[in-house]
Amino acid sequence: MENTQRSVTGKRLYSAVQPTNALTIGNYIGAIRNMVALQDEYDCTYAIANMHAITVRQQPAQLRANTLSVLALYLACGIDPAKCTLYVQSHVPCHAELAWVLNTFTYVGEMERMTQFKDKSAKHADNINMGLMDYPVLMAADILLYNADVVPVGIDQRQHLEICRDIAVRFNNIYSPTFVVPEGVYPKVGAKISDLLDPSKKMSKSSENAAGTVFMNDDRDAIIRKFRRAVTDSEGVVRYDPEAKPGISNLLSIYTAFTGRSIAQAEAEFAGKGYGDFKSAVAETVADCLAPVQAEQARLLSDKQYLNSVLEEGARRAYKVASATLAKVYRKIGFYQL
Ligand code: ATP
Ligand code: LTN
Repeated sequence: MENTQRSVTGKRLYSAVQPTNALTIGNYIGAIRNMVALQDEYDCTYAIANMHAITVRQQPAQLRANTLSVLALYLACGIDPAKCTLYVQSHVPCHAELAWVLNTFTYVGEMERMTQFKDKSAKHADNINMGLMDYPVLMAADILLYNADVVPVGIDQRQHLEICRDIAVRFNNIYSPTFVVPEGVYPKVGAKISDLLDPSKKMSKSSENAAGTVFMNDDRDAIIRKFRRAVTDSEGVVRYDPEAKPGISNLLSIYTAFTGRSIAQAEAEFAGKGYGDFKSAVAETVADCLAPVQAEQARLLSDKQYLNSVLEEGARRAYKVASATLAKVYRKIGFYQL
């Protein structure tokens, strides 16, 4: 498989998704959609972050299966392995190696302040392991190894991206310019898709209540049932106002993400209509959009040999870039070279 990638901008882009569960439409709208859209413009590297995934206890068989599912979903959503490097994080040892070095440029206090660490510590109080706390440093290592100029993620990752920039600048100032300082790219609409039953919470693939989460592999009935139960308000008007109407605004974000329409167009379309009609339209749209993706994902999952070939080629390409960055870092910090 030859890499035919010639990015328009000459800039590099990096992103990753954890294979922690089935992916949600929040992952799709907040991250994957942008990863697909930007692949012609940038030289893209996309990882399956299984090393991040183990910061929360995983079932080994499930983690293994989810890894291929995420790859198949990347491909089914339109990420082209001829243009992008697709690989599994643990296949490139440089991630753990650079993370160790970056740990010595990161302060414990900074990590303790991270919102995701606090949230996940509360949720997994019996397993507040060092990896959970160190998660952002491993993420910084991911990004910095590939000299990424841009990183498309959902808004929940902004704090991690900021710390990555701080670490890069800190290192560059102590030694000499080494790391590219990356920019986060957040979608204009849909950077934070909320839980359908509790719009104050982000829709998350590892939420306790699956009824508020629409998974990319949910069937039509499940999708319709979940949208039908979505929390709204008593105003009865389909209008975008995230403060006053978080439930309806969330549904509008989902609808516009899947139809490509603007919020204003969607509001006009449902003017004078009730919430029942609106919810059905959103559900039908999502189900129609997901059906072909699900069929393609299933087809790909039945061809393990092909999926493995994509990952082998991806790991080879990724290692080439990552090992060069790591060698540079080792040289600068004074690790003896043979
Ligand atoms: P977990 O619940 O296991 O922590 P997650 O659903 O947050 O997982 P990640 O693998 O951590 O998913 O995130 C993958 C990408 O999806 C990231 O770029 C993240 O910002 C984005 N993302 C996750 N949830 C949402 C959401 N609700 N809205 C928008 N983007 C999201
Ligand atoms: N932490 C990310 C997943 C992730 C990532 C990355 C995203 C791991 N490494 C590097 C962008 C760049 C998340 O979405 N929870």
